[in-house]
Amino acid sequence: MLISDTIAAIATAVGEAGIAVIRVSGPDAIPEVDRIFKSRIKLSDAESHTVHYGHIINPQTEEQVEEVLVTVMRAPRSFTMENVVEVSVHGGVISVTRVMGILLQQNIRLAEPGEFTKRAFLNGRIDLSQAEAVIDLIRSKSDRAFSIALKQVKGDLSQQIKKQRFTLIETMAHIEVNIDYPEHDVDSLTSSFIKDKCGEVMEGITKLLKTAEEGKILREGITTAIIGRPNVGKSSLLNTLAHDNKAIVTDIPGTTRDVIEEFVTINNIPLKLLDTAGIRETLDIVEKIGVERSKNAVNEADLILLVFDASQPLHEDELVLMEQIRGRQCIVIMNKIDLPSMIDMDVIKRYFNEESIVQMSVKAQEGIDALEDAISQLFFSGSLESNDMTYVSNVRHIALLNKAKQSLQDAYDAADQYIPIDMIQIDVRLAWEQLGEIIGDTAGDTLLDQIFSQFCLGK
Ligand SMILES: Nc1nc2c(ncn2[C@@H]2O[C@H](COP(=O)(O)OP(=O)(O)OP(=O)(O)O)[C@@H](O)[C@H]2O)c(=O)[nH]1
Ligand SMILES: [Mg+2]
Repeated sequence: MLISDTIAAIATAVGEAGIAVIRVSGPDAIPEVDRIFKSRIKLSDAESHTVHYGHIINPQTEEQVEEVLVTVMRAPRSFTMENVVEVSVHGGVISVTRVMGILLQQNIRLAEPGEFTKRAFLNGRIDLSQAEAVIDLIRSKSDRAFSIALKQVKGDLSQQIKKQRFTLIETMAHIEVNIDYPEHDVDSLTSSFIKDKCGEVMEGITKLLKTAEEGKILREGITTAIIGRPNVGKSSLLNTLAHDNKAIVTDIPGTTRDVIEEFVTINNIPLKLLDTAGIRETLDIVEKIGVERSKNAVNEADLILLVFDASQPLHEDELVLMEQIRGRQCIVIMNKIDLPSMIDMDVIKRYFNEESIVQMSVKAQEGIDALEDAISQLFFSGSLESNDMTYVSNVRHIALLNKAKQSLQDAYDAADQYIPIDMIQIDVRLAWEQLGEIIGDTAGDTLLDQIFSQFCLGK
């Protein structure tokens, strides 16, 4: 594809800062910026990857608009593989707007969101899954999520997909020979060859899909619902874990009426914490709705933190609650151990094993470490750090992997039943295309637009 226009956008976050960077990319980036840049050197003479001090001027009035540093990167050695000029200006809205204003009066237009990355894709520098990983990189909320996205930007997932597609090409070539020589009927040899190859690729896909669940957790956080009777200290716990007074805490039972969400990172594990209304029978309409929402939160949670007030005897509602969450991933918190204990631990131990029970006093800030350890233990048992798997975390990729797997299953079954070979070929080709859509080999324009529109401006 031939791209003929030159685009510009602010590449840094808008606001007060030391510097801001404006990125210009396109065939004419260098001469266009040259026209408004005064320095000892002309940018057209500058070598690639060099930085130059000077001033942006208004070409009509010759007036100096801003003092800048300009970096020149010549095609194809740039992010977009085009000529790129980056102008570093003083941070601050006025300075950035003024320089952008002058740039856009030249033969340069404002970039659309994601257009730089889109050009990197169209010019063949990165494939689609790598481009999507750039979005993940920007949005990642934990070190691990960032590392995963970075691996994908580097092309780890693409490599795996290409490997599987290569196997499918081999298979299709093998089948093609049989179609071209129809006198060769589908013999058992061909049938078992197809089954072997499809099986091999399906196995590869299954492995990738397995990483998806973990990938999702790392990207979006483990949905963790804090539940329990009113007044046991749920909101206090949320505030402590979030290091913030996000939720209202009072000694009145029924304080929290709605689900409060807070994103926290514990030992590098991202959690989406949900503080919920205390669960009890109530006649108060608002509280009733709150209790309903708590129950929904329980249903959608990956992890439940069930809080008890250890200074109170067990309540009947709590027995019901324990019954309901049987078998779910759960950590039990015995809160308020700074007060004399009244709770019957024997009953609780009938429902949960000892390791998942944490003694705590949010008030005295005791037991927080133990809770954090219990959470890490549950999810990663230390295994993730040393693990260098490729993670699939993008819903689009997951859907396509599932589709490709199904197509291969169809091909496999057809080969098993000696169905005419050109029918089998259709399914294998479909799987090949579906995998291709992940890396953008077989992706349509609408899809591309949709993906790149998720980017922020200037990326
Ligand atoms: N003594 C003691 N009091 C605590 C502790 N944790 C919380 N509290 C107090 O218990 C009361 C209720 O705390 P909240 O955090 O509002 O309880 P909650 O579970 O969110 O209550 P609802 O929103 O009504 O369901 C407040 O007065 C807290 O200060 C603790 O460890 N020890
Ligand atoms: Mg509360």
